[in-house]
Amino acid sequence: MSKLNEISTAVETGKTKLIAQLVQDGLDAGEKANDILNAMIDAMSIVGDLFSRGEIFVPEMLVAARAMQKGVEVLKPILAGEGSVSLGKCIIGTVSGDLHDIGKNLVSLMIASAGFDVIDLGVDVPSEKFIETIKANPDVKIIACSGLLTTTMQAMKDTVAAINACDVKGYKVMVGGAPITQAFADEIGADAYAVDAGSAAVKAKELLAGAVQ
Ligand code: B12
Repeated sequence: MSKLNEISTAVETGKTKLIAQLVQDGLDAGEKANDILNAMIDAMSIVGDLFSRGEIFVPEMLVAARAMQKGVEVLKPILAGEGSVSLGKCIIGTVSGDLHDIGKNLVSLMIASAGFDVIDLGVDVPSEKFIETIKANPDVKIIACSGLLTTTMQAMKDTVAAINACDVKGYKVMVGGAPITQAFADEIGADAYAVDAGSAAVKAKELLAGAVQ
């Protein structure tokens, strides 16, 4: 089995104790950090499909998520790079009712490595918390909202509406997560959507430059 397959299988089967070493072995064998990350993301898609088909349940999904998080910890210093100039603040959080944070954490990591100072509000973040944090950080440049459930898309809509109605201005709102699309982002009045963590960082910089409306 190739190193990447081994890593992907270890995430899929929730090998939380083995994954850090497997990722390190992969790096030592010359695999690229991004390829390892993609192998782990692919594993999470497989886990999602198994869950959809009723072949695994929440505990298995949770243990796979823990394995992925441990694997990402090893990659973090490599993915984060060495950005030292600050482009400004970014507030990020997973919207109310939603506990998924792997994708949000990756977006946070990539945005931080692009040069932003990230204020991570965590998961299940009520819109009031976003507003309170914006008011405490009126120089914030980007607000990023994550959502993984179709049932929390309404919470994302409400959150973006609350943020857009806030009297502090001068920032842009970016949304993302598996069920979110560009069309949905447009519909709810977000300034931008990005499909993954890498493009989220690119989009954040474009927003700052005013390149995206
Ligand atoms: C792991 C997981 C869990 C874990 C989460 C642990 C954690 N710490 O995050 C646990 C076990 C807690 C969980 C619980 C549930 N889950 Co779940 N979960 C998943 C799973 C398998 C993987 C998600 C993941 O981490 N993917 C990997 C990351 C890297 O990808 P990502 O999150 O999509 O993020 C990327 C992009 O979306 C984007 N992105 C993400 N956020 C943002 C934000 C911005 C601003 C931008 C620009 C981009 C961006 O960039 C990221 C990186 O590239 C998915 C299946 C799937 N295919 O997504 C189901 C899934 C999301 N879960 C699902 C469900 C149903 C649930 C539960 C309701 C199950 C239950 N019966 O209890 C609960 C809900 C709990 C809650 N209230 O949130 C469904 C959702 C279905 C739907 N259409 O709504 C899915 C799709 C599984 C399925 N196929 O049915 N889950």
